Amino acid sequence: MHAIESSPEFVSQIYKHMADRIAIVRKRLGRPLTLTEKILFGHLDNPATADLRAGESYLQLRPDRVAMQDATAQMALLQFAQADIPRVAVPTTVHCDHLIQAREGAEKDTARALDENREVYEFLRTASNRYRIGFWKPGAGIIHQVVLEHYAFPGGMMIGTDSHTPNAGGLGMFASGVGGADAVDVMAGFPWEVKSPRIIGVKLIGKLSGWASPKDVILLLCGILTVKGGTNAVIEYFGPGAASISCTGKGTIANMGAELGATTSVFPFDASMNRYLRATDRAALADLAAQHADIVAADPEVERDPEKYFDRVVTIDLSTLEPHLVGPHTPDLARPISAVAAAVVKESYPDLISVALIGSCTNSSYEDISRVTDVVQQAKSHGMKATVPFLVTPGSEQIRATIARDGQLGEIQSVGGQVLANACGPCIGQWKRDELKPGTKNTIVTSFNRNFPARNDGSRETLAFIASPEIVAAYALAGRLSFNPLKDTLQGGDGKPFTLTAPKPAPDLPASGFVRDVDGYLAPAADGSKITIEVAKDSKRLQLLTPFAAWDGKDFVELPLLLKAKGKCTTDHISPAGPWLRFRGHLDNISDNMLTGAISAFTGEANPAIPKTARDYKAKGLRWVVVGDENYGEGSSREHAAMSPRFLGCAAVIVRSFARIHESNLKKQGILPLTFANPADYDKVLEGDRISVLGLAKLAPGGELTAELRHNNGGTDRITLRHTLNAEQIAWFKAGSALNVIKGQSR
Ligand code: MIC
Ligand code: SF4
Repeated sequence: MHAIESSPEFVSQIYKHMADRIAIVRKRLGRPLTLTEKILFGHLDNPATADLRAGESYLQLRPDRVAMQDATAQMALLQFAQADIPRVAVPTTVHCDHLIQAREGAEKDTARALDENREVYEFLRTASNRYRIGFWKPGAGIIHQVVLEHYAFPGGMMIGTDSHTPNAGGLGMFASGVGGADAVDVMAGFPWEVKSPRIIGVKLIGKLSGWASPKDVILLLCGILTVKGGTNAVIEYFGPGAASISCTGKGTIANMGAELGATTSVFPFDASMNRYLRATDRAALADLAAQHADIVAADPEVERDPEKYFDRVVTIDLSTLEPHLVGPHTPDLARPISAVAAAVVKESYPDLISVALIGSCTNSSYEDISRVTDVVQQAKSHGMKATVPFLVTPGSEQIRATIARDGQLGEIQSVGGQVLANACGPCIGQWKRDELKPGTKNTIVTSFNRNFPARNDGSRETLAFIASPEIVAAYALAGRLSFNPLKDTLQGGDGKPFTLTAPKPAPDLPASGFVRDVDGYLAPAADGSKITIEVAKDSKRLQLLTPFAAWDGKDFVELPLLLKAKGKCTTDHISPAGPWLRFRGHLDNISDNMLTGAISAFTGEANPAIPKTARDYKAKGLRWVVVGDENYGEGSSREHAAMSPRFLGCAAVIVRSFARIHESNLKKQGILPLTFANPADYDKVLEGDRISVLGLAKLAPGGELTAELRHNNGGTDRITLRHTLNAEQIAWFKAGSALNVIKGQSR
């Protein structure tokens, strides 16, 4: 039976398999390989025969690990339970991080969460015990930080039920965010299927200095590539600048590749990863990676002639990189810090910052917090404190205990910083902001990764901007968005003006080692077969799933249009988080949030009554359709954004384009994800339309479908629709869901 840890034996076995498979593909292709290709090909289920066309074919892969967080693991495990399989087939962990609400500070908030979420934590703990999954308790840390500290390794492949799983790319892993149903496939011993990605090379030259930090690399890139620029692509970093960035800094960059829609981001193995592995008690893995240098980095020809091997190459000079700020409402609205003051005036952003927040899974490394400490110490020496509330979310207990021991946390607290639980908290709307009057337009700055409307505190009036932790710390002192930390003056406690100097380069690793978290982890029983998983019939938080019905073999005829969404429609619009997180294990209850954040193209507003309308259609036995714009379903991996529509009767989602994870979640749950062959046809969809999707009996890979729009005024339009379903995915549609197919196979 496999160990749950990434043990040296396990990793060495993986490298051996990878070498064999890479050799097979190398022979087929007869050319040098990128790092992305080595990891992908090294994990192919069928290296000799796989169709490898980038951007075209689907790859069947064998990931080494699975990670799930509590808000998505519930649905994943409820589905796994349906598949009736005794234990997971690959090392898997569950992390309790999303359900802790930030209110009064770490201790009280964690205690309250333990109480309020007892039933859910018990479910996750027992299910983990039964299926042989490692369980990380509430308070132990945020999934991506804990994975980096314990499980990630160079050249490995992992999937995680969270879109920021690529954080492990900082340690050279191909780690991708997926919906729960994809995780169920892998945990059940089936391959993971993913669109063969294009590869974007990002060449880093020069060296960071002054205020510039790894965060600024990815904020700049967000502006260049935009939120859909990475769809079905892997971002592969290389060049001398890459090696100059710490392992955790690389983690920040890889983490936010999710904001580009990228499948994942990878860095080649280097000395910073070597150091990080040793500092986190994994010297043997560092040695193994060093011994397999040919697996954990691209072939030298690639770096010499990148244009030949990547679909696109972007070069970033770290030496001239200016700190950036992105937002509001989207992570690709990027501005260099020197341009922010003018934007505040031009766009009428509230200049006064209401709260500054640092930390999260993206930015709470030893280096990050040490640079923040440098900034706050400068203020302290001038008798100054933060002028606005300043919240800190450590990424894990290991990092919290270490920065507590080494004094950084105390310094931050001494200027007014408040330490929250080692959990997602305000990053995902788990934030009780009593000080904010509802409906007040206000500005917050964070070092998180996402800033969609209403995400942090449930209020669409909150404008969230994202910057590096050190820049956010400077904002916490100034309290104004128009403040430029690089040159503007602050007023000291003595009334005298002073300017901040750039924080000094900080150590990426603690000189006295990390403080280990000895309480956070619970290993599962060796034999969990006797453990029963209880779900109370009247539970409001958990509900066993009933399989979705198979396709009835007929075309979809004159289905009502439930919603035509306008503009950005992220998973935070389709299935909002915050207070709704408590229903992540109860499909019926959470469906009451369905599409309530989406903006109607007809009214220009969100409609809280949408779930009720859908339920009315469902009660009448009617299915319905959603129409959307570009990059529909951007953001999170939450499959509730596909399961709730499926549960309430959605038959098809027709859009200009999809984000990768959401499109695949829709397929898994038996909804047809369709795109307009002619994007302008979006405009032909009118209020009150009845939509028919015709030709379903002939649904075939690469084929097209016809939709007929019958308008209220009696007119009709016929339009052509495309899809990316392959034969297997068409089988899911026919069976009603992918899970229905798996269940058939595992019996
Ligand atoms: C997020 O950052 O949006 C989340 C909350 O971590 C999600 C997962 C979820 O919705 O549970 C993600 O990134 O996938
Ligand atoms: Fe949690 Fe935010 Fe990271 Fe998502 S992005 S895992 S909500 S800290």
